[in-house]
Amino acid sequence: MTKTALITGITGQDGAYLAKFLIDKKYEVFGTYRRLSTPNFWRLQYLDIFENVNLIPADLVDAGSMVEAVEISKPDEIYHLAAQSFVGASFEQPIGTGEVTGLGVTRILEAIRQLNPEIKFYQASTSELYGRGHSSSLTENSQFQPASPYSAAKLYGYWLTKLYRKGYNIFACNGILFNHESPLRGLEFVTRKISNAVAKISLGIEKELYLGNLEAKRDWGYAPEYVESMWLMLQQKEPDDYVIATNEAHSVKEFTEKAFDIVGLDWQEYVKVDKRFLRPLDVNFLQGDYSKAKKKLGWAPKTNFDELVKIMVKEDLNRWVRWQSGERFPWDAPNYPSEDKIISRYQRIDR
Ligand code: NAP
Ligand code: F7E
Repeated sequence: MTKTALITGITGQDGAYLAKFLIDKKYEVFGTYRRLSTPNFWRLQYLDIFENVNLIPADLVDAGSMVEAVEISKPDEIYHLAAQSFVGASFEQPIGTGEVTGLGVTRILEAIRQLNPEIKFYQASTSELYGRGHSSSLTENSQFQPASPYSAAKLYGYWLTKLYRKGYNIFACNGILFNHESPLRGLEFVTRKISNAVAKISLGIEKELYLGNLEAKRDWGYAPEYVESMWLMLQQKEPDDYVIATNEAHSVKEFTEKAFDIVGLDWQEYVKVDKRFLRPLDVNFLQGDYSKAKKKLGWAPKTNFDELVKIMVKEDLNRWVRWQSGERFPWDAPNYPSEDKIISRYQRIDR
């Protein structure tokens, strides 16, 4: 029998890849999107699945719209991916982030509890839960010490997911995913900011790249592989929580150096540190031990760090080359304002 899935945040990186994955598995896919003044469907168009998904307007701050999304779609599985997901922005909008990224989880879980507790639930938890002060590979049992309004909101969502599992017997899982990237990553995140800038610099469209903390290390994997783990979690006999990672950590500096190497340029000639991109608190090291996922789900990463950097730089290069030759297609970068236009609270303090 055909299964039905509801993906909250289908317009985001993971939402788009997961929708494609589930469509290929013959699911009927519904997704929630926000009514913005300019619609944001480029990732669905990019993957050529826009025509194959059912879209429901809903906002996480509006509980009624989330209930309606569940009623309309009548899903077997809900993948809750929608969030204010940018850690940097959570320092600028801590209350909004709490509303959306934290309380939003309860709104969906309540909709499940009230409408149909048989619906299986995936919560997009994160390595940011671990926060600062770690120096070795992290497991499901490592200590959480959130270091941003984003991670504090996600910690609330993590516990609510466990609470509804234990208290109401709902099949609810936390996927503790470490950073995962792709050519569909938002341009504000460091990997895509770098791959996009490297492509532009190598084609003479841009001259320099301003970054923040170059020493931060992250465990970076390839997003299309990570969405499969979400589905696997919901196919198990019992609900549980899993770390999904590569078990390797690399610094922002290493990512930058490798990305410039691909186009034959020396990164040090183009990269400058700008304190606007430093956070009030940053997490300097995150690396995940995915042994449990490997043993129980049969999941393991396939794409290594070097391959990931190459995939991202090559795709941004390909896009800008095609753009220079006059081709137009759904894609975010030409519409993305230079970050110079953005006035952050840190800049204001300097005045
Ligand atoms: P993303 O690209 O930023 O996508 C976030 C999605 O949430 C978008 O579809 C966005 O819609 C939607 N959204 C934002 N605010 C909303 C609101 N108020 N109401 C309804 N929808 C809203 O994030 P991602 O990288 O795909 O990540 C997916 C999830 O996994 C997020 O919860 C993120 O926190 C978590 N996570 C990500 C990573 C990672 O490395 N990517 C790792 C661990 C956990 P618009 O298109 O309208 O903005
Ligand atoms: O930062 C440093 C920055 O914004 C990575 C989200 O998907 O993954 C993501 O959160 C590191 C940080 O991702 C710049 O300070 C240096 O140390 O790419 P990011 P993130 O904060 O790790 C987790 C797992 C999530 O759950 C989140 O939703 O890079 N960094 N210079 C910079 N970061 C940015 N954005 N821009 C810079 O110029």
